[in-house]
Amino acid sequence: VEASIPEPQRKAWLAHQTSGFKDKDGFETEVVRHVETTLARSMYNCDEQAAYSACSLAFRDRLILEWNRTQQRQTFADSKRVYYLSLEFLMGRALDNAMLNIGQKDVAKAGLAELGFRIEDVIEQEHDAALGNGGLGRLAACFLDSLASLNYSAWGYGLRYRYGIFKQEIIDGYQVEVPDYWLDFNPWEFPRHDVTVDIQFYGHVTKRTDDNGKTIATWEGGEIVKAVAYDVPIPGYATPSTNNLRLWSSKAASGEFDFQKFNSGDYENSVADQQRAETISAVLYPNDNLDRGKELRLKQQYFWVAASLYDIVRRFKKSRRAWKEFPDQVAIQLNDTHPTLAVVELQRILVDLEGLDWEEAWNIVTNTFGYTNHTVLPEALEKWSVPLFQHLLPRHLQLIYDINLFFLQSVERKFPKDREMLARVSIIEESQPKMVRMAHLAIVGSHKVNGVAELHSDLIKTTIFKDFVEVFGPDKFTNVTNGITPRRWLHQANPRLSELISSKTGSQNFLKDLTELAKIEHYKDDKAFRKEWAEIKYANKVRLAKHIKKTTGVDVNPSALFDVQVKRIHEYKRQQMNIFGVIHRYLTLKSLSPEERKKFQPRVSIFGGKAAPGYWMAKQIIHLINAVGAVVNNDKDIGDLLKVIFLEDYNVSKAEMIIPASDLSEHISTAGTEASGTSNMKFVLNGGLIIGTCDGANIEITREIGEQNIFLFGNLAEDVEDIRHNHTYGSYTVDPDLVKVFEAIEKGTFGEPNDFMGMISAVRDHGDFYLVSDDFHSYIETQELVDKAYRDQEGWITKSIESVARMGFFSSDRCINEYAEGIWNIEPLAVKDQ
Ligand code: H2P
Ligand code: PLP
Repeated sequence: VEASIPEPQRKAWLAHQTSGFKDKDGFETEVVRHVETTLARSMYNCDEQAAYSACSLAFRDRLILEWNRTQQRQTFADSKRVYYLSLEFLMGRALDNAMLNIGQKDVAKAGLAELGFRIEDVIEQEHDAALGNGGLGRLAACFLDSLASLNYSAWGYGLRYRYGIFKQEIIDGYQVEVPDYWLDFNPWEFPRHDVTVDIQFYGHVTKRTDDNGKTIATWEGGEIVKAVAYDVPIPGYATPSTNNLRLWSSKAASGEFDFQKFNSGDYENSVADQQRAETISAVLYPNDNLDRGKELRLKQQYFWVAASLYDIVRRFKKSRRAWKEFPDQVAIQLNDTHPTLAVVELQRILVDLEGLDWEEAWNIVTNTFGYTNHTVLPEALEKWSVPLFQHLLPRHLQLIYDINLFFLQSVERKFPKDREMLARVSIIEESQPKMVRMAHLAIVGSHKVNGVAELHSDLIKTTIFKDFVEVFGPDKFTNVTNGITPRRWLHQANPRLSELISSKTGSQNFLKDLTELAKIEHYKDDKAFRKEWAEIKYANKVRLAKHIKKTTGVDVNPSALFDVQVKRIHEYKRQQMNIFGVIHRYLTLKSLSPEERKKFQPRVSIFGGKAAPGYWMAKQIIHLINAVGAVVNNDKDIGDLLKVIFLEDYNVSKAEMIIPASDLSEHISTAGTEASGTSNMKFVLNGGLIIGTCDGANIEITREIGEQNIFLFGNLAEDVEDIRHNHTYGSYTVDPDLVKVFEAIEKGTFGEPNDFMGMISAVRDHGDFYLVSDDFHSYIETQELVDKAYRDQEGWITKSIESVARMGFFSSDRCINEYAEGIWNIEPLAVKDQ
């Protein structure tokens, strides 16, 4: 790298490489410098917000030097890069993570203390970067951490939404959505006004034949929007590698408003173009596991994909290699079907712009892409109407038809005369209007398709993608079980537990190789170790209890069993079953004498999660939880025996506080519906036990930690279809305990019963699609087993320690290494410590 710096600049460059702080005093100097110059404030009026900003800038300066070096190292190595395309990156806060990954949190803590600040308060000032809905976006964020920590040459590509996922307020028990404007001051992004791409929409296609008789298609007219790059540095843990997340922001191509219109008094329209262009990256769609088919969403997808591919292709071209080497240099992973247009866009670049033959281009395309599926829910599978495509992206629609034609011809050769097979696998659905099936396009355009946990990967092969297994053979389909980064989800979220573990494993190396956790199992009978283990959990619960008091006004006893379900609110995740179970518990307690009640295990049922704004049933569930809380928490008969809490605005930074404080967490989806789940892994890694169904990664967690350490219940995925069939055609009765719960609601115990009738009739009158009634008895019984197990505190601690010790498999490092080997064919880049 050094040798590549021109002579006149080298001396200054070398001096600069050693700048930045090295110790506490250096750190303080940097903070003061940023307060006084960058922020233009004085130390006399430096509040916590200013301290946060200056501290972040001091760390950012360090990161950016490493970021530059990393990019240069990767360019010089000229080896294969992986590009992770995700419409969501649920990053959370950056400062704490940067301090820990760089290994300078202690220095910052001491420095801030000398300047009169508590580091915790400074960290709290940061606004979450919440550019995602839930698990899918958070997975992408964990992957970025692992890619950098493992020294892979990797870039993330996403959209820079001006508004991330909405902030949730609970007012009178109802969810209210408030815009999340998070960009006021964001020291973690670098605008790259020099990196812009023109993106075309609408217009028309003309075709002509060239001298060699080849058809040349040209996409003309329409409108142009500018994509501007914003770069976010991603620090690896205990390595200098600092990767890049590039987020695109939309801007009007002219960049200016229409002065003529302005002068002639047409004020509103004078800025219309600009506003229309900026709308593209304005807001994250707040739906999880649901496809709504809105035009603006398709615009977002193409805008982001086209800008990213332009960037990727430009980088490849600098190497002056032949096109056929593209897949040796570039791997692109499609996070769900959202970026599937990239398949078509690359084909367009190669055929229309670079003049390659169709076959050669298509070989390059399919060897470049991999596709990850995250759900089998039919309502989540993306489809776009053909007329919409025709209007917005006319050339892409033609290419899709061509791709489909060649694909169907190959299918026909393999399955002659099987018309139905052709109709089933076709990329075009012959409906009214016709639809483009994005998952089919993603499968046809990729060399590997993976699910995110074993059961899920099996299910996609036997259900939604069954025909494609016959067409392409089974090898195209594979599994990569999700993982989580132990840096954020153990070391950062639970520093005391991390420290206790390192005192027994002998180093912090378990944060790089999570299988080293196994070593702590030797200490499971060690008295002092167990005592500290329990104390840490208790302290985390005290911290959460304080937060509950502050935000809801309710006192909860930290000695009670903390039972937590935090995740997006969705019928398939079955928060309704949980709250029905809570009501059942309440009714049981009310029916007992005060003496009998005392034998009951006190519990705090904690819920959190956002409902998509248009998802009526999910909002009703939130309302019922709050309504039940209002009654139970004020019932003198009940006292500390049961509390029901809804925590407002669940997000990554709240997750970091809530997860370490749980005794029991709930992962109770209808079997076969939750592809994997990742919070299940986070809870167990923090010493909490799980109550769950045999679904998603719960199954593999059970295999790793042992059946004795998890509370499984409910019907199995393989039986769900038959049970549903029986609901419709056989005899169907609601579970008797659940009937009593419904009666209590209908009597008005929790306020106006009509407010909750949707939830009741879904189970009672509309076929109980999610099997709430079928699983209810087993759920209640298993909760009783939990109470019993919790009363044996020593037994519980043993389960907790054993579980953590056996969680090594669930690191996102393992997961990323599997992608690298099995899908991307890429190796880490050696980094000499500098
Ligand atoms: C989804 C799946 C989860 C999975 C996650 C990451 C879409 O997340 O439903 O089962 O763990 O992707 O693969 P979520 O439900 O939180 O939106
Ligand atoms: N939302 C947030 C804020 C999270 O941090 C996580 C995972 O940790 C999720 C959603 C995903 O949760 P689950 O896997 O339970 O659906």
